[in-house]
Amino acid sequence: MVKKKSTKLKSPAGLALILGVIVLALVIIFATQGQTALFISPKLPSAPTLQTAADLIVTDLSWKWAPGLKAFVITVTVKNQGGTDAFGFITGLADTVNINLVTGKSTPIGTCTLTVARGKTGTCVFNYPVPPRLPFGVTATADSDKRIKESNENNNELSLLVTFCGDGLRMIPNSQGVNEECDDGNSLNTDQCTNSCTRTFCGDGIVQNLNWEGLSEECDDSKTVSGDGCSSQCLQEICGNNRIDFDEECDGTDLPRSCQDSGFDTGTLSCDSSCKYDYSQCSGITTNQTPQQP
Ligand SMILES: [Ca+2]
Ligand SMILES: [Ca+2]
Ligand SMILES: [Ca+2]
Ligand SMILES: [Ca+2]
Repeated sequence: MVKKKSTKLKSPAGLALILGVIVLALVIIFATQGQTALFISPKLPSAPTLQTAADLIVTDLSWKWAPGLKAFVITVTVKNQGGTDAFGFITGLADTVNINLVTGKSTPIGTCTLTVARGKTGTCVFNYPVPPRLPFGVTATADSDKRIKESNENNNELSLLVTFCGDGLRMIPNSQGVNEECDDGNSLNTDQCTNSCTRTFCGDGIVQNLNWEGLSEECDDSKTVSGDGCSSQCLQEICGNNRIDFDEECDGTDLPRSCQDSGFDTGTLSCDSSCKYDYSQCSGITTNQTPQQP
């Protein structure tokens, strides 16, 4: 019986059965390996790491001059771009924002306290009432006392150089976007440079002892014509100032002619109160010509 059974296994049919079993086993192995590879090969993105600390940044630092207040109004905007905590909660943060002058004296302009939640911004407004006559810098620092743990401690500052008309430094343009023609740093409109940092001239309506054009103005009627009392050179047109103005023939000691120039033989030519020649003291005629009066 045993011999007979052994003979059956060695038959072609038996060998085929064994071969089939082997092939099936190999297919299963390869298939399994393929599935394993299918699950391993894709590189899925790793889960985002939650930031548990805040990250305060100064996003904006701006200023403007408020004439009514006679102060620089400086606005600071701080954003908390930190993440949620481990439980996904958004936590409000109290923070102190300092602004410091960085030019010359490091005198703080002021401080304010902000509560800035994640993703939110807060704003502080400061008045700097003393207009310096020099350009100055301001630096806004969020969490200057480092009370708050942040994911990035190195982005808490923003600085700004403030240049303006009146700081004594001509800038094209200045921080206000104004192209300054001049800047003498004072608050006078009666010199060569106005408070708006424009050059003065005859015709600007303001009398300058010495304007930008180099003229010493006696008047300025905002016009550039003569004969209306104020000349095109901003000189007063009046009789009695010892200067011939507009249609005057003479004025006091400003007497360009003599009796002889006018065809008389002798005498003294004078100027009357209307700034016209007075020939009453001229006499004699040396030529055959009729005395010439202008
Ligand atoms: Ca300036
Ligand atoms: Ca001036
Ligand atoms: Ca003028
Ligand atoms: Ca005159």
